[in-house]
Amino acid sequence: MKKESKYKFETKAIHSGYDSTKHLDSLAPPIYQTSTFTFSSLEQGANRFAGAEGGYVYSRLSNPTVTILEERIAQLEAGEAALAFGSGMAAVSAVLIGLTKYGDHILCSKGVYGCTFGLLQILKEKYNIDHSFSDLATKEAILSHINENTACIYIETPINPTMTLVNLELVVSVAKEKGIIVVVDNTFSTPYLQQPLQLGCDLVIHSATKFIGGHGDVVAGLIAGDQELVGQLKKTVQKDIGGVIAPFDAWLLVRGLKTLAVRMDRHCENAEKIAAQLKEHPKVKAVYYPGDRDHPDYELMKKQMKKGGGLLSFELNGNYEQTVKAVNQLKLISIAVSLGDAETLIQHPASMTHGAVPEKVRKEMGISNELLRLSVGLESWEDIWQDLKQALDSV
Ligand code: LCS
Repeated sequence: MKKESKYKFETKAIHSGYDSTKHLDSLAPPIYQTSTFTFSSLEQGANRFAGAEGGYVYSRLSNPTVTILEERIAQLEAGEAALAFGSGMAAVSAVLIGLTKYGDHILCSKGVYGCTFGLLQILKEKYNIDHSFSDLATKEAILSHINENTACIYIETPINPTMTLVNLELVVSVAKEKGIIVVVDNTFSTPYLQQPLQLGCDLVIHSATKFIGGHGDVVAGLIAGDQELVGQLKKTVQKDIGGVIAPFDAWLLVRGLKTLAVRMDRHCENAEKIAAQLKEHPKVKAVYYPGDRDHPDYELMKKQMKKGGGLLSFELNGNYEQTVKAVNQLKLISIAVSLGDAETLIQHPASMTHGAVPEKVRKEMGISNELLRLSVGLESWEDIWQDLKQALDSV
């Protein structure tokens, strides 16, 4: 599975997939802002279409700037190949459509991002592709949800926004016995903190809009895995549905990846400190952060992740109205969805990212009306905490 490279993660994040000598010695990769590529003869065009000759054809099929990004993320995820998409949801939908057929079943982690939940409803209502949710916590729990139509297991870990983890090695051991593909949405962890392919999972998905871009200025998605599976998805659902990334957006992600390791270290450091402060505040009822020693999945976090990540959730010691009041008092922290940016962002999952999930299902997922999700940014942690503290003190 692993594409050999003698370099460590931080070095690969800056160099892999790009050779300046092939691009007029330009240190920064060029943006190939072109829709199509010219052929020197009809025969050459026919050969490129047939795959008998290398070279580019048309930017929905591939583009040199996008190739740099795909090769880089493949290396960082320890995969053989990768594909870039125009959004995280374009990647999620390509994968789920690509892996299933009419009558199949998808087994999901206990919670998934609200639009992934929406996509699962579409697949069920229009294409008879069923799904079920499970905490996937024991072999028995996993087996009890698998049937002969189960085509894949789809996992978020940590789960958005409850911050619960799924034991990937356990799921892989059961899935392998049954010949079922394991897909992991690695958006919250990034390959710096967690590498599901190394643990035996088959495909990794990212909303690259988040930590991979890192600057809140691009919407994009990525997948990585082995050559055969990724190649199949490239030739089918990526080419024929066509949710590809634009060259400039690919360029922004190549740039973002260069600083991923240092940014993630700071996101984690700040989140650890904010979680510790929140836990001590009298107005806070509960804090959910996998990097916190008291989190039920702390030991699992240490096993399958490098650190606890940049996201945490918490609930106030109060009702919904007090929660609203506290959030509206914030001055530095922005009220916004998305995550993984330099700016600290706070959102209310029940009315925002998971607002489309029916209340009963939301409760089963662990999303109360008082739950707030914080994407801890790169500012001084003291400034972030002072802002949170004054807001909490005010209710
Ligand atoms: N997967 C996860 C875990 C996500 O959190 C998101 C977006 C997606 C996939 C979809 O990616 P997109 O198409 O937006 O690039 N999550 C969001 C969130 O929590 N707040 O705003 C968007």
